[in-house]
Parts: sequence; structure tokens; C-alpha cells
Amino acid sequence: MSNGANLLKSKLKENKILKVAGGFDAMSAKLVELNNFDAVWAGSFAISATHALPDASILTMTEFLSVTSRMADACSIPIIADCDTGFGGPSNVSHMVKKYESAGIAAVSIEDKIFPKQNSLLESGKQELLPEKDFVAKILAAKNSKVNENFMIIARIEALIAGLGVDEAKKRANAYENAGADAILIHSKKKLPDEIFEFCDTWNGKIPIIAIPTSYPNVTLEELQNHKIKMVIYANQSLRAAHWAMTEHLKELSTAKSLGDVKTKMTSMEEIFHLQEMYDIKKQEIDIEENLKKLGYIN
Ligand code: SPV
Ligand code: MG
Repeated sequence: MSNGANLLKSKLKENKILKVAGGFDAMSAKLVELNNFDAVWAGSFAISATHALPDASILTMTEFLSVTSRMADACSIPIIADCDTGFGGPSNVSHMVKKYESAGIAAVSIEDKIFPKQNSLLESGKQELLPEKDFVAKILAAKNSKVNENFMIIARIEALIAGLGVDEAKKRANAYENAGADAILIHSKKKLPDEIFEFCDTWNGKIPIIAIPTSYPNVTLEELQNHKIKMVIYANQSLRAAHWAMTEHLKELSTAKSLGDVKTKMTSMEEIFHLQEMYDIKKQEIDIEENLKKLGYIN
């Protein structure tokens, strides 16, 4: 079964915090792998942005899966898919888990908001939670539909995002762990990690806790680890860095008299050839030619 899921499970047993960075296509996922991260986050914000569409449940499951499975094809490290609210009710979640697992994705994250959801960090966004029972039903459906025990169902709690406080977050974490979730992703939009730390220090669950420190970027890995966080996801920084680099380049190029005038930094074609394994094609061609010679088709 899926190697990514087995690999992620064994990494979670190591005595360290796992570092996960966002990817939004096969190339960015490969770059996450080449820079020694433990896994890739296929985030709905970044993937929606590459379609120039809002992160608001606009893309379909098939569209997200198509991008995410190309990321899995390109990488040996696990891919963790952000599946928003699970694309519908328990039956949709069940279908989604089957499709994502068979595409070689290691884990899916589903969040306890109402479909259609809006990005959690959107200023004055709509952040309405699903009743606990309805989200538990989705976890049960997800759990029943996976084949490999190691394929992870991550339950993402949005109680802090919705302003409902740490007690509601802990109540939901208990319910989701009891329902069979393999990890809890606790999200916050506060500028400091205080409520995340309070949750981690006072919740007595056994499954790993995951955090996305976009809104509290000054927190250190050591602090996260000291508060029992097992995985940190740098969800959207690679997308934003790519957007910035392209914008800077295109600004300069748009007024340049020649390409030679453009001074923005860019990767050489040679490096891209390596990333896309162009030289393997050359090796294959040599191999085929030798075999054609052996078979007497060419001298
Ligand atoms: C994403 O990266 O799509 C996430 C994290 O879900 S956040 O944008 O903070 O909601
Ligand atoms: Mg998302």
C-alpha cells in the first residue's frame, strides 16, 4: 500500500518535530523534498491561488486530487492533502478518502467548518462550525474507508478560528480522537501562540498535534516542541515567495529593452533540467540505441 502513509507513520514515531512545507504543483512539491522537509502540505489556499481562484470551496475534489496526485507522483516524501471540509457529507468524505489513498497520498486533513468554507485567515471571513456530531460522522466515514491503517485522517479544529475558545476546541478534540482521528490540527489566527499553547498544555489526548504558525510566525521550533506539537506546517510561504519572485521579475522585464537588462535572480535552465530529469531521457536514448544495435537494426 501507499509508501507515503507508512513513511509518515514511522516519521511520527521519531523523537523530533516534523517540518512540513507547502507545495502547489509537482515542481514546488519536489523542491520541498529537495530541501529536506519531512512532508509536503498540499494546501487549498495555495492550490486555489494557482488557479487564480478564491480559497472558498470553489475547486472540486477532482481538481484538487489531480494537482495533489501529480505532487505525489513527483515525490518520495509523504504528501498531506488539505481536503477542506471533505467536499460534502460523510459519503463524500468516504469517496474522497478512497480516491486520495489510492493516489498514493499519505494523509488527508478535514476541517470542522460548514461547506462552503472560506480561508481561516481571511479578515472578516465566514467561519461557521459544523455541529460536533456531524463532523464525528465524517471522521467515522473516513476511518471506515481507508485501507492502510497508516493512512492518516487529520481532524482540523477551527473552534479557535471561529472565536469559540480553548474549551470548545478541547471538547471537539476529545470527540474527534474518540471517533478515530489519527491527529489533531489546531488552527489559530492570533498573532501570538498563547491559545495554541494553552490547548496543547491542557488537552489530554494521545494523538499527535499539528500547528500552522502563519499568523504567529515568530514562534520557534523549540517552543512548539516544548508544547507537545509533533508537526509544524509552513502552509503557504512557498506560494507567496514564488508569487513575489515572479512579480519582481515581470515588473523588470516589462520595461526592459532586452532580456540581458533584467537583473532579477532566476534559476538556470541547467538546474531545471536536473529537476525534470532531462538527463534520464538521454540515458534512455543511449540504452535504446545499444539495444537496437544488438538487435541488428543499426550499426
Ligand atoms: C491552507 O494552506 O490552505 C490552509 C491553512 O488551510 S490556512 O490558509 O491558514 O487556512
Ligand atoms: Mg486550506
